[in-house]
Amino acid sequence: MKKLTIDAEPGEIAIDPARTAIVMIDMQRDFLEPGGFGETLGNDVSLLAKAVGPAKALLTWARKLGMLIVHTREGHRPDMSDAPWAKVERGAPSMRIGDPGAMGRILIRGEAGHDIIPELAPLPGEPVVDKPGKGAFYATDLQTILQNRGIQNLIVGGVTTEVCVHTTVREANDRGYRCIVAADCCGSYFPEFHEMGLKMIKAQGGIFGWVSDSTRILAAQDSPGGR
Ligand code: TIU
Repeated sequence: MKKLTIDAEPGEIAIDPARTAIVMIDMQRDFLEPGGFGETLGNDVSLLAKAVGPAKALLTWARKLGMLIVHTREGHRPDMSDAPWAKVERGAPSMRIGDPGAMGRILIRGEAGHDIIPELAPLPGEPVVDKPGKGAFYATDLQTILQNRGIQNLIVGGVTTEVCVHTTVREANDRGYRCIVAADCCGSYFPEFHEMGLKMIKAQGGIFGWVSDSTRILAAQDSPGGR
């Protein structure tokens, strides 16, 4: 398979698509639609909508290239045995994890709100990783899935930039993966956290990884090198 060079900050990065996976984080109704977990926390969920189109374009591009695509979902078992009390009782939300909401029980696996939004629905054969925490490596088999495919690079999108995307990128960076965050495929309820979160990833020579965007990733050039 051909190698690709992607324009990014802090500098361009050459990748082998066969060793690169898209990790699409928590594009769930619970975060993007009214009546879900995100809204119970007091957030304006409409702020995340602009990431959907670019994320869809990124998935279409990656599918054409035959890249591994992994989707994640944050949520808990119906009996909530995997939901830490410290998470359930945190803050003063309008409803708590497990309460009955407009899209079923808040942040519970199997409920309508826990589903990935229809626009970004996984295709058959694309692994979906259910995670109880913010990071996609914690208490999941994500690393096994990536290792079995020889993956070395992750192109990451999803929500929210400074919470689950950031935590996952930090986890992945410590495990030796090169992460490229697709900025316009990510979203936050706090635009300033989105901007600062991306800056934090690419600062200091790319302390956590690289930042690019869907336009530059889709325009990636053939490259002689790359891993
Ligand atoms: N609240 C918030 O910004 N995010 C989360 O709780 N989870 C994810 O980011 N997926």
